Amino acid sequence: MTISRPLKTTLLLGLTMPMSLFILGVYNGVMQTLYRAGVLQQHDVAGINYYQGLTMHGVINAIVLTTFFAVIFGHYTIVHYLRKEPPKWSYITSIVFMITGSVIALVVMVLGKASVLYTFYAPLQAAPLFYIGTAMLIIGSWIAFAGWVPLWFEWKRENPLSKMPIAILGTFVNFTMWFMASIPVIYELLALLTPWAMGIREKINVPETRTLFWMFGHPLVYFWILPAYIGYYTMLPKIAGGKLYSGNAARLAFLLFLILSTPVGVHHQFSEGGISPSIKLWVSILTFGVSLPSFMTAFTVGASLEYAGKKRGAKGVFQWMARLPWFRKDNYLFGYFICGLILFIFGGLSGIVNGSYTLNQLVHNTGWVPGHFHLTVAGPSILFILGLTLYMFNHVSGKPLKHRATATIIPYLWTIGVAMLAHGLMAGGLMGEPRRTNMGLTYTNPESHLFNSAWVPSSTMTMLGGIIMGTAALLYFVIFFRMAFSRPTTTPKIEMIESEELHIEKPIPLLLNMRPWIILAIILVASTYYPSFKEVFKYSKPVDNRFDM
Ligand code: HAS
Ligand code: CU
Repeated sequence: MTISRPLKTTLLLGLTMPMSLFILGVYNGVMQTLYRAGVLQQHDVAGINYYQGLTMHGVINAIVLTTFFAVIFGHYTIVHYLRKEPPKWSYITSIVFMITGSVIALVVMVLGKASVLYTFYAPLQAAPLFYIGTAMLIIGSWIAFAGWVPLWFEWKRENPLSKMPIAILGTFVNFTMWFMASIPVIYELLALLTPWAMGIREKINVPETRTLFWMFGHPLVYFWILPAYIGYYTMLPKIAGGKLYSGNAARLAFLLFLILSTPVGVHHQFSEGGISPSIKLWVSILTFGVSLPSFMTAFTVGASLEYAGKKRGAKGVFQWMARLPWFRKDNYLFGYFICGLILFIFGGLSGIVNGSYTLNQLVHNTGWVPGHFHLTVAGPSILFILGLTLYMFNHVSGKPLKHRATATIIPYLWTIGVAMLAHGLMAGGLMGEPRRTNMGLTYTNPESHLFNSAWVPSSTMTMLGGIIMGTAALLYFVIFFRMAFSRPTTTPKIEMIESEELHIEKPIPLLLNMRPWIILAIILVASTYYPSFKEVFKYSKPVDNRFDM
């Protein structure tokens, strides 16, 4: 479908701007691994100190890039499936808010006034503009969503007998969850942290800010991955040469995410003194619950891939794997999908270790946790972002994607890097290696009295993985920016890869209506957060100590 000029400009801007920042995000990631391995035994390099670089790495990669991508992919999906453009006021206001907010946050981070890490709760304190910029980015994404909702009702009126397409259900589930989950963090940013940073509010309740953050912080990780899930269900089966095994299973998985994503944030606070063990046990159980839609995805997507392999003549139990279109430059997207899935097997399993209340005591705040989340967010989420950014930019701009062989290799190279990096971090973490620590100054520096030789091999492995990831990213930037700076050769359009469903399944009314699921989501959120906040306010009070960064 062809699109209007302002929408085209918005989409291209929304892809290019975060991708440019991502260069800085990746640079700071590689630097992290050099600091950890003790190759860099200093506070800063090129004027960016350790925590400043770590903050830029997290904020740019995990908050800015992912939010921009979810919004742009959302516009693309909506326009493709509903055959309508969102209202101009919504996508323009949204992109202006998002770009302005991100630039403000970036400048404050570069100036060293916001080295508070991407988890930004108190007592670390940033300059007020950092909080305002971050809030603008999030509110900008809400505005884009507000533009999609009336389109859906219009489409429904015009197509009363059609089912909501799976990709549209996935997009609406993702943004409904995101909206619910980001209300607490907007309150935290604008009502608590900003006035506190401005000196208007003298005291702050630290556990309150931490709890509000994680109420947002856990659903945030699904906000990163659900676009990839949409791709796994609606695009991958076709890319692999097969069909989606079960549409109803896909719908149920998305709806389960809607109810179970937000109530589980307290699993990031298993070590929080003020919250009682009974609440933590309940959250641990719900966390196992939120793993179910991912297990279902593993089976549905796995069955779809098996079908694709068998259609190509595979026999027996395992041969289908070999018959999938690995390394085909006329089908470069396959690698971005399959590599994400393979990494996610390990990312998901390590998540279940984290979610087990008692095992969490062993791994919390160690290298294990960044090991886990590089297998998830740097796995399926970022790989999907990389693949689809190439794909969408190519279509929306009409500019040619050159170097397809390199584009095909990149996800495999990236995956080798992530696997090594995560192995290093997790093995180190099990031996007590801390996260968020400039180890080059201490534990991996032979001159230091804290030197620990056991952590040298693991942090060296992490570094090698980081360098390989950096190399894959560099190749990616060359391809992406070459395309961005070339001349269009085809008509700009929006075109999505659409998979067929293998079985004609009976529609299940409950899977076609989001309303009961939204109500259940609110009840479940209340079941964990009402008692959690009650205890937080009982056992902690606002204090005036803070750490200036
Ligand atoms: Fe997590 C910490 C628990 C999923 C990201 N997580 C984090 C942090 C991040 C993060 C960023 O309970 C750190 C936050 C911080 O800075 O402190 N996580 C879980 C659980 C899941 C989970 C139970 N996490 C994710 C996803 C993320 C993400 C997804 C990003 C995108 N996580 C935790 C906990 C903590 C935590 C605790 C706190 C730790 C602490 O102490 O601080 C589950 O949703 C995972 C379920 C997944 C599966 C895997 C299914 C496998 C699939 C692939 C199939 C493959 C196929 C291919 C089909 C059950 C779908 C086959 C083909 C072939 C050819 C082989
Ligand atoms: Cu979580």
